Amino acid sequence: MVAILVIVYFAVTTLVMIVGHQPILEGYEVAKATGAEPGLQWYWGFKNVFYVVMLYFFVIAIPFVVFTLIYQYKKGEREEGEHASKPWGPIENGLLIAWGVAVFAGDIFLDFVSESVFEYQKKIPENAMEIEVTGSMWMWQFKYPNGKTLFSFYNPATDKFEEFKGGFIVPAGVPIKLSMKSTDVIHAFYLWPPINKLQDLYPGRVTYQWFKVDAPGEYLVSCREYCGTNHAYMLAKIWVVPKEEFEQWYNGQIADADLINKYSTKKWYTKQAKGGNIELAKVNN
Ligand SMILES: [Cu+2]
Repeated sequence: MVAILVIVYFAVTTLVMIVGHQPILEGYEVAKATGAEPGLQWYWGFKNVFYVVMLYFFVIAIPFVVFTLIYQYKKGEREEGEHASKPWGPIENGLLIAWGVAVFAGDIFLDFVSESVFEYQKKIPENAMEIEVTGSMWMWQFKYPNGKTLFSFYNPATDKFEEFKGGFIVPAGVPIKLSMKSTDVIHAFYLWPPINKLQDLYPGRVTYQWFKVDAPGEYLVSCREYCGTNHAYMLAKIWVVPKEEFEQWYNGQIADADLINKYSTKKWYTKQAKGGNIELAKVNN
């Protein structure tokens, strides 16, 4: 009975892990298809740690429990724990030390994986283009080096999300550095998957983060630090456009609306990703 319960427990846990990590694995495919950074690195780290954990489960944990129950456990035998009073010999000590070393080594390995991903996310590329982001209750402002400024307001009473046009324009394949500040309370600038990056904005302090996307299209930002009544509507879109078109827009040869209309997509990449379609963020007009 105990054996069956334990095996069922492991089977269910494993199933939950597999199902629960499916979006992560899909997210990786999506990030790869769009060249969205640092989402790609984040997912890469997560995906590989997931495989290490799964390997441990299937190769060590589950067989260990199953073999213990089949070959060691006898009902009514040694259930009172009298064997525990026996002093340990060199074999027991050796096993204990080996187990400790194995766990420590595995932990260090996983630390290196996550640390390298963290470093990658933190380090802003030298050639990044800087955009100043200002968050306020409840809007975003995006200021470019030449003074060009875009805004993102959202009126929940009159707007439909599909028609929502606020946001900013960036060139494809170029790292973008965001230097961010808040005029009032704490906000958080969350770049939705596949970019997958988050950084808080504080009044009186400048914080930074960066991203890069290769595939032109529409991506999404939202505030992710509760900042009052309209927090949920503190949205912005990112239109990633080919470099040449960006240059033309930046020099005033193309109007904001023309470029935005061209690269707006009615389909959200997240919805498409859910359906397993990785051709997201593609221009669909
Ligand atoms: Cu906010």
